[in-house]
Amino acid sequence: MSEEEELVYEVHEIVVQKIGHVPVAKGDFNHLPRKVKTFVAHCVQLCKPRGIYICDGDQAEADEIIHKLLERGTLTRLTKYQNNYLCRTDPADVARVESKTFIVTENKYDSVPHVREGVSGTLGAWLSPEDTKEELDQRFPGCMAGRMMYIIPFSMGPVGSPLSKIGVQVTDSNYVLLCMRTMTRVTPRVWEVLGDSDFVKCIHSLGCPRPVQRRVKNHWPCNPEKVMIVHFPEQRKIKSFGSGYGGNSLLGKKCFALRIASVIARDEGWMAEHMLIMSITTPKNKEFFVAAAFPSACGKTNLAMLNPSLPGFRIQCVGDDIAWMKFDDSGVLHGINPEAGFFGVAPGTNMKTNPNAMLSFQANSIFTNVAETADGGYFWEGLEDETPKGIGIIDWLGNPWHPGCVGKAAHPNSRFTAPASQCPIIHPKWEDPKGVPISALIFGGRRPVGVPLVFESKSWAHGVLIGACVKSEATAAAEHQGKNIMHDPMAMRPFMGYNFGHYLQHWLDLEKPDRQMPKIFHVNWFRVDSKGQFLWPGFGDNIRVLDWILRRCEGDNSIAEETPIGYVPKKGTIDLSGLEGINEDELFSLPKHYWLDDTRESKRFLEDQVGIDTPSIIFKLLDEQEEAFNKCPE
Ligand code: GTP
Ligand code: SPV
Ligand code: MN
Repeated sequence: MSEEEELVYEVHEIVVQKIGHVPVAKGDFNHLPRKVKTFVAHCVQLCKPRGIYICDGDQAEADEIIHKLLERGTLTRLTKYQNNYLCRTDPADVARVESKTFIVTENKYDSVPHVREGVSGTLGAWLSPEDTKEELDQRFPGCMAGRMMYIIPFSMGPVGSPLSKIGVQVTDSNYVLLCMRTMTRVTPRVWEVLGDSDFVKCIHSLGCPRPVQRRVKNHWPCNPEKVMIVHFPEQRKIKSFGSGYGGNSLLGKKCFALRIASVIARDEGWMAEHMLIMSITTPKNKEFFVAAAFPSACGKTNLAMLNPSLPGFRIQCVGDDIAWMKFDDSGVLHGINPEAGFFGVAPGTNMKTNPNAMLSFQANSIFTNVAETADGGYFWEGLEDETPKGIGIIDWLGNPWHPGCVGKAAHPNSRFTAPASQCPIIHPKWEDPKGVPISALIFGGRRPVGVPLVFESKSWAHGVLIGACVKSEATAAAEHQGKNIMHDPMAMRPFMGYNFGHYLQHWLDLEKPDRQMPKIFHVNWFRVDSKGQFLWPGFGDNIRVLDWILRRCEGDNSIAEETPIGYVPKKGTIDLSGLEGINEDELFSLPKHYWLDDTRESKRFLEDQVGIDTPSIIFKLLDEQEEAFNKCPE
């Protein structure tokens, strides 16, 4: 659409101090809540866009934006489906950039723990307000020149729920607007609910003002050299510059719903966690809800939509990435999914591993950095058996590709963005403002050696320790690569909004006598044998582990035995019917020397990284674990 045509939509203009008249391309500025007006005026003054566009979230708006993105070439229609689009990013902008993500507070130790001298902290990065100002002053002034500023009112959680929170994001990316519409609830009702109260302020820019200074690749403006994502928890504000990708730019997701929300949750006595929420109905027709935290790209979406291999079980999905949870007046923990869509890892997803995800994105979805087939379909590693043989494929970089090529067809962190409402097993209560009652919390990670398929904590505090010791093989979800095992306590390492030691204390403090504390478990789908083969089939067979977990929640003491790391299944108590060749002994073994090393290593990690901020009970429990292993026979 040309500049002149766009002016037809101009209905108002605003006058901003020192800038003068800025056209309002859509919406009525005068109808915005007072505090939003002030916020927008500040953003306009800072970023100097050519106009502002107040989003209403309706379908006509989506159609208009999609039309523009197709014309520009940022999106391609995937003609095999209804309203599905492919987006190829600049290859330099494909994942979260942890090294450029900061928390800003006056006091450093509000943001990050006291690390050992000479050690560099891995649990969040702090930037001083002074340094932040200097960095941001080099980026934001005039950063939207020649671009439209979209103003997005959104609710994390059902609009108006007591567990929900409101944000307003300004962005110069219409791709981001399109994704925010799927991932959050974008609606003008947000303005009504908001009234004169405060909201989380989200400012996002691609960092590519016109005329552009760098060559734009794939019609994906960005500024990889200058990426910076800063959080101001005290002001409930987020500023993100230079990237249009995922968690860097869809600010409702990791920035708000985890980093800022974890601080709000601490202040208000609830929890904001990197967890899926799912419902499991047993063959006896009893329904349970569980929440599970695994590091990025370690299986949350897959578990949340699991297709059970055991007869009589039914799974329904509430959320696949983030849970906000609060104990209600009767002491029961209730959780909501603050998001409205799935931003899921594409590779590995197919009709065998995750049919429910596949069925969620047959329409109204965006595929970022996947490959494309000649018949207008998507393609990625894992879809070989579901793709016509010999069909032409263009890889995520835009080059011809065929099986056997050196590179991958899809980027390992390529993702689908799909409305949760389209999931065939979405739970009828997924938008219940009260949330759903949580019976168990489950931690996990990719642990090729030593760690059994499942174990259960001895107490709430011991469960907190288990969460604090979560580790995993590195994945492609963040910018650093490599196969090393990294600590990712509570699966929150990249998403902590405040001092991790204080966070552990907050978890410990949640335990109160009048509360029904959920049981805490740890699972590992990724243990391998000496040949490197997975010992556990995973995916739909993970129901067998959930079944054991639920029997424990119902108080069955005959199926567990105590070990130094907690309760493990007694041999034969996991239902393996219909499975062949499972090496139970290897899957459940607790190698003494592996665990002695692991326990000492975890202790060292906490001493180095959390130091004096570590609650003392955590060290006490680790010492007890070491002692218990020392007493074990060789
Ligand atoms: P984020 O969206 O980054 O937070 O990831 P996630 O935790 O939702 O991970 P997801 O479910 O997308 O899975 C990531 C990768 O792990 C995919 O390639 C899956 O195929 C693989 N995966 C998931 N579950 C299993 C399992 O039970 N066993 C095995 N072997 N692989 C799995
Ligand atoms: C994750 O990395 O855990 C994600 C993807 O869910 S992103 O939203 O990019 O953080
Ligand atoms: Mn995630």
